Amino acid sequence: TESNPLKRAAHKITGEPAATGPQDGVPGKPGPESPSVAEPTEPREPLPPKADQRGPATVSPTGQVTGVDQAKVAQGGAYLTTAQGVRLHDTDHSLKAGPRGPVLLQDHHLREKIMQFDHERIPERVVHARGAGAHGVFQSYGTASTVTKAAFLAEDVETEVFVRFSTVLGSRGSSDTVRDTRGFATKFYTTEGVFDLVGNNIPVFFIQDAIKFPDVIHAGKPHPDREIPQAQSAHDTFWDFVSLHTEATHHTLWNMSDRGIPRSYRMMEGFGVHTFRLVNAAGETTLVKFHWKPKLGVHSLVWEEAQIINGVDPDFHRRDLFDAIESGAYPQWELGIQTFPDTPDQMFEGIDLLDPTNIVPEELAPVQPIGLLTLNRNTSNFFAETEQVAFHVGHLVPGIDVTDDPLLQGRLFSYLDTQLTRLGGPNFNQLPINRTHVPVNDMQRDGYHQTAVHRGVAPYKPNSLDGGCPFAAGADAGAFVDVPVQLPESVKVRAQSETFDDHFSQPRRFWLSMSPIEREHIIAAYTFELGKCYEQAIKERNLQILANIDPVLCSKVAEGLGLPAPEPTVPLVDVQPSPALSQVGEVWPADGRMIGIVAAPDADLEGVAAVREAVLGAGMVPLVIAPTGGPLGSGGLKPQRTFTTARSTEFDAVLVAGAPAVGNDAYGARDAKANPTAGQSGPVDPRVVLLLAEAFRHGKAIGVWGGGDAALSAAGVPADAPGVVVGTSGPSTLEKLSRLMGSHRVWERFPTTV
Ligand code: HDE
Repeated sequence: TESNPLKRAAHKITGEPAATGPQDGVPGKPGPESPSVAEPTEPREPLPPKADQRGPATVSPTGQVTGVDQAKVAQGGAYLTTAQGVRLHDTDHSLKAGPRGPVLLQDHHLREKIMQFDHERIPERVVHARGAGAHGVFQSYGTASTVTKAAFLAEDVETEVFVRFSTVLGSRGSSDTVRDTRGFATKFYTTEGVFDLVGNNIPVFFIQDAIKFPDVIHAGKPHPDREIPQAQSAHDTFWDFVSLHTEATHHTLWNMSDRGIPRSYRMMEGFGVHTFRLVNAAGETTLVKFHWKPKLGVHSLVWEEAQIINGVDPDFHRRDLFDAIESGAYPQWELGIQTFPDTPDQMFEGIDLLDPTNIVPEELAPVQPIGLLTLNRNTSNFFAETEQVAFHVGHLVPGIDVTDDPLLQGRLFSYLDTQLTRLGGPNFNQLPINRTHVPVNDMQRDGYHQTAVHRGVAPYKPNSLDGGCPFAAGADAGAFVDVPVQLPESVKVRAQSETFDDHFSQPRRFWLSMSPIEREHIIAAYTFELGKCYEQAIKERNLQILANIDPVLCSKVAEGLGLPAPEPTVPLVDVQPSPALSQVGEVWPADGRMIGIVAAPDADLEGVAAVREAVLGAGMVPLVIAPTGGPLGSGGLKPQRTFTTARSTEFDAVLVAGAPAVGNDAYGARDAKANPTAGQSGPVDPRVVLLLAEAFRHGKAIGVWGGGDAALSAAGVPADAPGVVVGTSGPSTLEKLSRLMGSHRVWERFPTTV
C-alpha cells in the first residue's frame, strides 16, 4: 500500500522486514516467509514460477501458441527425484560396501548426480564474458515512424526486452569495475520477431575491419604465457597493438577517459556504434546511429575508487543493477537516433559514416528521442537468462537494416557462429530467453538439443505434401525484404577506403571537448597504463600517438613516465569541440543513489531515523552503518552495514551522526591498537576515519551533525572544504547534502593543471 516503490521494497537490500512483503516487485503480492533457522521437515511444493521461468512457446501448425511450463518440468513436486522423476530417499551418502567400505559402481544416483555436475559449465563468451542482465519494457514514442516501418517503433507500442551489460576483456569471474569498454546489448521481443541492438557504452571501435578482431582481442586479453593480467588493458600487448594500429586511437582515448570506469550500468550511455539503415513504409531509406541516454546521466567512478572496489566488491555493478531494480528504482534510458541522408557516398559533413572509429557530434546531428527503456525485473536464474542469452547483429526486423561498414559485416558472421560452440549447436534459438514471442515456422530441423516436436513431412518449399505450408510473405504481410541498395562499380580487393585514414582528428575533438577535470583523469589513466608496460619502445610509440592528439596530453603523460615528449608527426587539426561529450557540468536526479549514515549507539538516533526516512522519500537508498549488526538504541534502529562490512566506495554520499568513538565494539578497539597510525588523531573509530578520508578524496558529498565535526578533523577533512556540510540536525544536513549530489561529485575538490 506504500506508493513510493523504493520505500515499498527497499527492505530487500536494507534487510528490514517488509510491511507488505512484495514479491517479484509486485506490490501487494505476499512474499515468501523468511526461512526458519531449523531445517524444514514437511514436504512442500516449490514456489510458483516467475514469468521468465515459463518455457518456450510451442507453435501449432495453424500458428497457435501454447506455453509449456518449463519450470514445472524442471522443478515440480515436493519430493526430491532423479532426473527420471524417481523419488529419492537419500542424496547425501553414496552406496558403499559397508559404512567404511568402497563406493559401489552400481550407485546410479551418484553417477547421474556427478555426471550432471561435471558438465554444468559451458564455455564463457570469448569476449564480454562477464555480464549482468535484466528484463524490461520498451515504450515507443512513435517519433521514428516517418523513417522506419518497424512495428515496435510505432506510436505507443510496448515491447518486452532483455538487456545484458558486460565488460569486454575479463573472464566470467572477473571484477566489474576494471577499466574497459562496457557492452550494452538489448533484445527486443517485437511482434515482428526478435531485434537485437548489440552496442557498447563507447560510440567508436578499435578497428575498422572485422578481420582484425581476433588480433585486437588477443592483444587485450591476458598474456598467453602466464595468463596475466586479468581484465586489464594496462599491459604491453594491448599498448603494442593500439600503437601499431593507429585507427585504435579514438577508442583507446575513450577507454582512458572516465567512460572506461562507469559508476553504474544505470549511468552509462549506449551506442549502436555502426551506422544502420532504416526503411520506412514507402521504401525510403535513412542512415542512423543509435544512442541510449540514461535518465540518471552519465557518471563514473574515480580510478582509486574503482581499484578499491575490485577488491572489496568485485560484483559492484551487478549488485547495483540488481539492488536498484529490486528496490523499485527502475533504471531508464531513452533510445535516440541521429539521422543522415542515405547518399551514395554515405558521408555526413565530411565524416565517413561507414568508419566505426568516427562519431558524428550531436551538435551536428542532434539525437532525436524515439522511445523509453525501463528495466523493471531481475532475472530469476542467472544461467538460464544472462548466460544463455544469445545476441546477434543479424537479428533484424523489417524497417531496420545494416550498412556496408566492414566491422558490422564481419559481426554478421560472428554472432551466430560463436553460439555453436558456446551453446552447443544451432538450436540455441529455442532456449526460453532467446525464443521470439511470435510464432516460428522455419523449416529448420533436428540438431543437438532439439526440443521442438515438429509435425508434417515436408520441411521444404514449395511442397505439396504439407499443403504447401508454410507460405512466404510479401512486404505487405510483414516480411523482411532486403533493401535494393545500389553498389558502386568495383573490383575485388583486400583494401579499405582512403576516407578511413584520418586517425587523429576525431580523438583530438574528444580531448578538446573534455573539462579540465576529465583531462586530468585521462592523463592519469595513460600514465598509469603505460607505466605498467615493461617495454620502453611501447611507451615511446604511444607517446608519439598522444603527441598527434594534443601536445599538452602528451607532455603531461611523458612527464609522469619520465620520458621526453615527442613532436607530432601529423598536423594538428583545428576541430570544433563537442560539449555533449563531457560528463561534467549538468545537474542530474539522485534517484537510486546510496547514502551511508554512520551512527554509534550514543549518536542522535532520532535524527538518524528521520534522515533514513527522508532519504527513502527522495528515492535514494539509506544504509545505516553502526559498530555492530545489533539494533541501535531503544527504538530498535537496524543497521544494514557495520564498521567492518562498510567501505566508502559503496556510497555516493556519507552522513555522520556524532563522532563514533574507538572501542564501540571489540574489533574497533583492537584495530585501533594494532594499527595506531591509521590516520587517526583522536578517539574516533579508525574505520570511520578511513570512510571519511576516502569519501573526501573521491569527491563525495559529506554531511555531519551532532558532534560529527570531530570525525571530520580526525580524518583530516576541513569542515569548510567544498561539499562538506556541518549541520545542526540530521534532516537539515541531508537537505544541503542532497543538493550537492545532482552534479555527481564535488568537482571543486579535484585539482586541475590543464
Ligand atoms: Fe562483439 N562479439 N564483436 N562487438 N559484442 C560478441 O558474441 C565480434 C563489436 C558486443 O551480452 C561475441 O555472443 C566481432 C562491436 C557485445 O551476450 C562474438 C567484432 C560492438 C557483446 C563477438 C565485434 C560489440 C559482444 C562473443 C568485430 C559494439 C556481448 C559472445 C567485427 C557495437 C553480447 C557472443 C552479450 C559479443 C564478435 C565488435 C558489442 C564473438 C567479430 C563493434 C555487447 O560473436
